Amino acid sequence: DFVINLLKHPTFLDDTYTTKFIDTTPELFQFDKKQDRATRILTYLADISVNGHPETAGRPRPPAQARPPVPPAPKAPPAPGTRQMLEEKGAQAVADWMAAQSRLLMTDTTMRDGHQSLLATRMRSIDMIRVAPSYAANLPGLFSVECWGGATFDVAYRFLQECPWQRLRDIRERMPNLMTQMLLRASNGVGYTNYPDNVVVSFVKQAAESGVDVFRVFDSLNWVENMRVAMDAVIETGKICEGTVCYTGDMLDPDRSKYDLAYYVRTAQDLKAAGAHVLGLKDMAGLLKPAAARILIKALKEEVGLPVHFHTHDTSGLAGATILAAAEAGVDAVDAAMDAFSGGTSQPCLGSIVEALEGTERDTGLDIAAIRQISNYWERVRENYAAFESGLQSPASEVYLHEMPGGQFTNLKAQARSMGLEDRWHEVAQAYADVNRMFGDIVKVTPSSKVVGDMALMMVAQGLTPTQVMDPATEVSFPDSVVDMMKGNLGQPPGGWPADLQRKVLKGEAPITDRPGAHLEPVDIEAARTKLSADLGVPIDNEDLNGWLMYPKVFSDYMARHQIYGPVRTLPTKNFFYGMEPGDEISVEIDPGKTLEVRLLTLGDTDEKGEVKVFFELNGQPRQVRVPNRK
Ligand code: BTN
Ligand code: 3PY
Ligand code: ZN
Repeated sequence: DFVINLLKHPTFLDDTYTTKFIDTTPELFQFDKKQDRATRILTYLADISVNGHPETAGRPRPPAQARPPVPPAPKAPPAPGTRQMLEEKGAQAVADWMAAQSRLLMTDTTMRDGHQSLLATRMRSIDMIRVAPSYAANLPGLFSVECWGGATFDVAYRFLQECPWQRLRDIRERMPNLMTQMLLRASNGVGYTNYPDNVVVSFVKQAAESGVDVFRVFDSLNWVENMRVAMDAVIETGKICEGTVCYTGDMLDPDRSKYDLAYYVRTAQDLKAAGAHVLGLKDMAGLLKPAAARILIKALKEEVGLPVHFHTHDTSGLAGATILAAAEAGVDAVDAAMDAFSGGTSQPCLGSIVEALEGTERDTGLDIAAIRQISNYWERVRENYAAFESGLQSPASEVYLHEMPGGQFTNLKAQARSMGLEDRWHEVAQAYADVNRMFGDIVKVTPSSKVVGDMALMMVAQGLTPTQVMDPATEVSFPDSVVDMMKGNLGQPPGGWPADLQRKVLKGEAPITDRPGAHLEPVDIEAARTKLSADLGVPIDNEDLNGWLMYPKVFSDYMARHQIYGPVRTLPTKNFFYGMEPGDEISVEIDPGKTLEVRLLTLGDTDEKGEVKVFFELNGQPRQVRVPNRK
């Protein structure tokens, strides 16, 4: 028996603890260091069964009738797909092939943007890995599966207690014929800040080695100058570089001439000159209207000459119409989410697009029955994440006012709730639009969108108007992220930052106007490995090292918890979030071929020390662990 008291420890919860946690709070770690993996998992299950998971407390529960998701059976061995083409003929050949297709090529985003935009990025690897063979066998005609990058990287370590690299390797292995795709924030990697060039290059190299085939590379201000390091690194790996321009505003609105047709064509030409194999058009907020899509896609195709891959969000409810307009105008590939993960702040509905184009020149050739079966699996998966649903009920034309990215919308709403501003949401939306204008009308996508959100929340919370913010005589304490952006540390927007606001924010400090990466010393990566291995007392491989380089604290905290809980990523999602009830029996495959049969027998009474004995059967043998009752 041993006791841990970690999940509810105040230092753990308020996120201020460091890797020194284990040294400063030894009472939490009184167990034999060599506790085997099975015991660690039982400890986790016991703790969650007794105390619940802090992230689901007070949130809606999965429906009582929820059944375990069962992936559809593979119909045939995986037919060769885009992945074989990439391996055998290379990135340029895939791009040429794309442009030569009359069918509309489809990317499924369920495993990345779908859950990032609907479930706060909380989907666990096991739910993806289990269905990957069904994708490979039953939908070999997909262009790619977006399953990595964006916010999924840090959320995996931070909230799901699992290794994002392992997720990538596992998906790659089970989907050998389909290209995997990731979202990369150029010099911001998969983080929120500009990294030293050698960190960006190292990360890209590792992502390619661990299994990414298509890199969608964008910059949060559309500054191509700041994308070159990442794009060059991708090209160097031999994988597909999708150089991406983000869409903002309203191209056909004569009052917003900053982002007009010429702007997009020019930026796309710059991306082509920078070596992009494919042009990404990333409409992260879902602002591109059908009429504008017709004009924009046609111009990009004719004047740039790269295959175009279009990404949008359905927040307005009109994304399906925009996709069809883009298809008519000759777009080569589009993103959609499996039906059960589509709509609202997510991507438009994959199955409905396939149906709408059936029998037309742009017929996708995908098997609609296979799509429905996979979507039925996702429907069951989604039930287990009820705690992370946003509750957003309907499409909203307000998106054209605030222009928030789909991935930010629900997050910002949750942030507003936590600040007591939930009933003033529409004021936050208006403030977000006001801040955008004050910043000079910028592209808003991670991380620039976060800066706009920080400023908007601050203005609503403090009751500040745009006039007051701009007034040199009114003292304003700007959020750190705003100061950092005005210093030039996220790069330069078209036309530069508004000089008046910048002067007020920087209080006389001089901004930079060249690449932020040019001001950052390269990290001594091998020295970092040596130090990290010594600090954590375990060997650090290249994946771990790149995780640490992106997120030092998040990674170290993850490793500390891993030593206590073991491979919890292998638990079924329902049990990961809700533990077990007496009588429940689950199978947990902790290694290929090594499966634990776990049965929860009873939860004992709470003893005088405030601890509960939890009785299990593990592979038929009685086992017990004690955990504190914190309820
Ligand atoms: C498991 O043990 O079954 C899976 C979860 C933990 C993965 C560990 S954490 C650090 C290291 N880096 C990896 O890619 N895998 C291991
Ligand atoms: C991300 O960077 O995570 C995004 O999804 C941007 O749209
Ligand atoms: Zn998106």
